[in-house]
Amino acid sequence: MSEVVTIERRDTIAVITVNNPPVNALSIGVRSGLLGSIKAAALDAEVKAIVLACAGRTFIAGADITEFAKPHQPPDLGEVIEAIENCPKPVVAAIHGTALGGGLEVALGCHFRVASKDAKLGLPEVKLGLLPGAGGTQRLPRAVGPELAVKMIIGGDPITAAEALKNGLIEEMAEGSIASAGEVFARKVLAEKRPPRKLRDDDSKLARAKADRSIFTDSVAAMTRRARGLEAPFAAADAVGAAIELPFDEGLKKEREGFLRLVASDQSKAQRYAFFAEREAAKIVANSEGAKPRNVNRVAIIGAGTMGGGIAMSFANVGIPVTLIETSPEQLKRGLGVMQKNWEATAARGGIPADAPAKRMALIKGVVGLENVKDADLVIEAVFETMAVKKEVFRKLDQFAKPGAVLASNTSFLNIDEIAKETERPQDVLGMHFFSPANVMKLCEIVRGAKTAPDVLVTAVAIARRITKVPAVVGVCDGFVGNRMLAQRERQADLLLFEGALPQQVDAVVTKFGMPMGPFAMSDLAGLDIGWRSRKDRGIKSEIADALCEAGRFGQKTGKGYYKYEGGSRTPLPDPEVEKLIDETLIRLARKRRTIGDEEILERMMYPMINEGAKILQEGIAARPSDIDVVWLYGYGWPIYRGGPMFWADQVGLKHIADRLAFYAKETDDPSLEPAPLLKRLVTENRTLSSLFQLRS
Ligand code: T1G
Repeated sequence: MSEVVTIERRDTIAVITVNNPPVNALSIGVRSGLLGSIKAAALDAEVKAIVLACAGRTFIAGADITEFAKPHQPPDLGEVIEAIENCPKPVVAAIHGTALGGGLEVALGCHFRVASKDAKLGLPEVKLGLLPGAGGTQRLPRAVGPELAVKMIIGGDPITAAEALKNGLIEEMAEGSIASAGEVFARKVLAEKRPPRKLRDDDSKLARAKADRSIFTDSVAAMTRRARGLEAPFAAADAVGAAIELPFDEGLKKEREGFLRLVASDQSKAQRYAFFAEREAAKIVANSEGAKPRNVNRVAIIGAGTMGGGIAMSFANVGIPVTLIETSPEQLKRGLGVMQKNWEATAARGGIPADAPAKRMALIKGVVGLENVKDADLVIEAVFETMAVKKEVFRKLDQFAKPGAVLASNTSFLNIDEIAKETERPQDVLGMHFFSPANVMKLCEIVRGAKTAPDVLVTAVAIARRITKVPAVVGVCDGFVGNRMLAQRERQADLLLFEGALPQQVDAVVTKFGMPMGPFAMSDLAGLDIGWRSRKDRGIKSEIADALCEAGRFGQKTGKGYYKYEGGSRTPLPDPEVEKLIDETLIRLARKRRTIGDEEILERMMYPMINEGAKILQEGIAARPSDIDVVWLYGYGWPIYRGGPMFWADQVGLKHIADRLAFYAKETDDPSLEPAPLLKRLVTENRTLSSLFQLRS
């Protein structure tokens, strides 16, 4: 039928196979091949039933996302699915791997579905800023009922084959070759003379929600609670709502309108960009061609504190045994206790199976003494963040760790090359910078030292993906990528207070933009005393922050900082005391407050960071603008629907950003705000940041 779709007759059964590696995406070739195959099988008098299966590692994993940026070519997926559904002969979908997005929609157009035990089925379109655009919002509620459909469509997470069987999404689970299982099932359908089941005609599972709309509205409310700023989840809810209220074809029309609006939206462009940026970040750009990852079967983690404990959990979560090393039995007991409690809390919420906490704790061997790293293939150090302590630990690791072990530091800003120099094997040393809470945050900033060997780098990237983290490779500099850019934002935040803004005004602008938290609420969470102590060590001042600390306002831990926190709550409340303290400080320094608008605040929060990002690219600390975006998306809570600071900068326009930076540099007499040479060059050449490295998106 086409290069990527074949049809084979096995006696009275026609087996249609899609073979479009790597994930059988519904490219134009697959759509036209499917349509042609279904029509041919329907016309072939010998054929009594049809099986639709895929070659390779997975069933159809959705529409071809790279085609959304191109002019649409027929046949439309809806037309293909209609041909399948209206086929007079039973069509059985034989699912293995993942049936996602348009792939599940194709399967929902089939009359029956069988799946292998480890298959996953889902409609993740909202994660791309879209909604299911080929009948998924109309057929899935009819297959599994509105509640589960809302959960799957608005949440975007797949369900297992077992859950699919329990909820009527599939007829059978199968072992072995799924195409053969599909064929066996098709023969059974023929033998039992079962009529083709068209989901479009079966409203039985909608009855309860038609009678009681709150069934639907409550599920939607629960699933959209965390969808702040996102358009797609609400548009998807409207489409599913139409499935309950409207006849099938009218619901389909509503879905189509929603899809076409979203596919052209800036949010979806940003989320599709993020999809490919995440995958690109795992591809090391330079000097690693052909390098193979080393085996990692056992990991040792030094330090069972907040970071060490979270990192250990990430490994145990995917079944990798961990040796967790502390300096004393008390420290160890405390660290293990926190991990147990975290896992039990997740199990209590139903996030993991009830027996998982015990199983995962069993993978953790808690010991005292660095000599216990001897069996580890990978050692991750997560001790106190001072160079002296790190150097001492690495000197010992060099002594005890086995040859070929990868030695990683979880430092968030210290110089990896300096740490590596403490060993005889700097080629085996690099940074693996996790983010707190490390068992939750997705990002792993992998810091490539000057001497880090290519196979050590690919080992770190591979293991980061194995523990379901998103790796981004960066070079050695103060604060690497994320913290280095963040420092520019924090600096401007302090200056804005100095010039007249208030913490709550700055934070409101940043959270309205979509960040989870503003700089001042973040400082209160981290504790102002940490920065105060290090400023004092370095003999530098931050007038307002110092004044707050001298007043005992260390943040949440003292119930007051830039905000006040009442009765142990974590909700930041503006505190007139702070405004009074700021006024007194400015008067003491003979400085006048001025009215500062939200637009200026946003520009001074974001543009200096982007400028620093340009410097990071210039210096080769990051290989691609999209790597910087991955760092911010998965490590700092940058809103996914804005794609990342570099992507957003291109949307705002580099000329505008460069002009504003030059303006603020002059206005605030701050040469560090001068636009970076790379920014100036791109403006002169009328180019974008993304033109530096074209992503498929
Ligand atoms: N389109 C194009 N390329 C895709 C793709 C897709 N749908 N899915 C994956 N790839 C590429 C990916 O970029 C990578 O390329 C390679 O395949 C392997 O992917 C009408 C509108 C299936 C679970 O959202 O979630 O259908 O980097 O590294 O970790 O309603 O890929 O090697 O060059 O991720 O094993 C809905 C997206 C689309 C699923 C496999 N579908 N894919 O994970 O491999 S919208 C999705 C995934 C839609 C309809 C709508 C995962 C995976 P490269 P990978 P993996």
